[in-house]
Amino acid sequence: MKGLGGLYEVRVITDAGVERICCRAKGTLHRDEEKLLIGDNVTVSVDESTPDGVVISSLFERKNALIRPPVANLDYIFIVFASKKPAPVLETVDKLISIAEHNGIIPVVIVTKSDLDVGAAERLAAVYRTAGIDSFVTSSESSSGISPLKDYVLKSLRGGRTAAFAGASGVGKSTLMNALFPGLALATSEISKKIERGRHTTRHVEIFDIEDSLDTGFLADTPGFSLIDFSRFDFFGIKDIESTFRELLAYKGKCRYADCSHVGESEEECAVAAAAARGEIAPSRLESYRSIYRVLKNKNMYD
Ligand SMILES: Nc1nc2c(ncn2[C@@H]2O[C@H](COP(=O)(O)OP(=O)(O)O)[C@@H](O)[C@H]2O)c(=O)[nH]1
Ligand SMILES: [Mg+2]
Ligand SMILES: [Zn+2]
Repeated sequence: MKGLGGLYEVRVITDAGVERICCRAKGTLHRDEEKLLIGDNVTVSVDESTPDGVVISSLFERKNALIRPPVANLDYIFIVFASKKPAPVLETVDKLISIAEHNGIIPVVIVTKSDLDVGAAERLAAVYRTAGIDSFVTSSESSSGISPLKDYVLKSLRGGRTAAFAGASGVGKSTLMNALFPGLALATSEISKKIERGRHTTRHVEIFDIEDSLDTGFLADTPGFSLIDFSRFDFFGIKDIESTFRELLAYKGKCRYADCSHVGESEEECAVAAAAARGEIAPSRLESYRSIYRVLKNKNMYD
């Protein structure tokens, strides 16, 4: 559920019920290729020779694993950005969506701080709805949009599923999670100002149990990343990119040339360019697709 300096908190289910135990991991689980991630499923064994008396002894195969945020076995990723402050960088949002799609994680978009610019927030959410991605507009300040999002999150988590909130630093992820689930009491940057200590924002991934009357699911708060973290985009190859932009699927096989990469501007030749001209594909999404395509193409040339 969380880990700090080699000490992990593991949620274990025993005959006595659910427990959280703190322990370290066996030496081999520290090696690079097997490094534990928050969200991993593990076995814990009694080992009297260790300081904690128990140790993480093995790692189950992962459904998926992300590098940023560093978390394993997600079913959903809620990609959070603000209407403004900080200004949204849609290419980063689109990269995160592509990474999610490539890993079989369902992306959902949340535009926060709608109190600062509700028009921009609604326009941004519309971009992603047009792409076929579920999108929400919220303000933790005015509580607008919180209740429908809460229903959606709870439904997503049923059956013991796992979701993470991810996005750039300062967009309001922790504040929003607190607004949705007040019991979490997560530290936000505003709180840190009040207690006058250094920045006390989220630094590590941590997973929380979210219970409703039907089930328990798992929700992760993650540290914000800086834009530099996504300046290199080589998490998958150029052949994979088309399938990570779900709105492009409808035009598959409709371009003049079977191997069309949709980077050319000709609407006669490219069904995707024509669809964008008709407003069926958002300009920012097509721009992101083309930009990622170019980066991956250059990368392939040097491989
Ligand atoms: N105006 C406004 N400010 C917000 C909202 N949500 C969060 N903030 C502020 O944005 C800053 C960053 O919030 P935080 O939750 O720590 O962001 P995180 O880094 O994404 O977890 C804090 O100063 C919050 O008070 C909102 O809905 N509206
Ligand atoms: Mg935070
Ligand atoms: Zn095309």
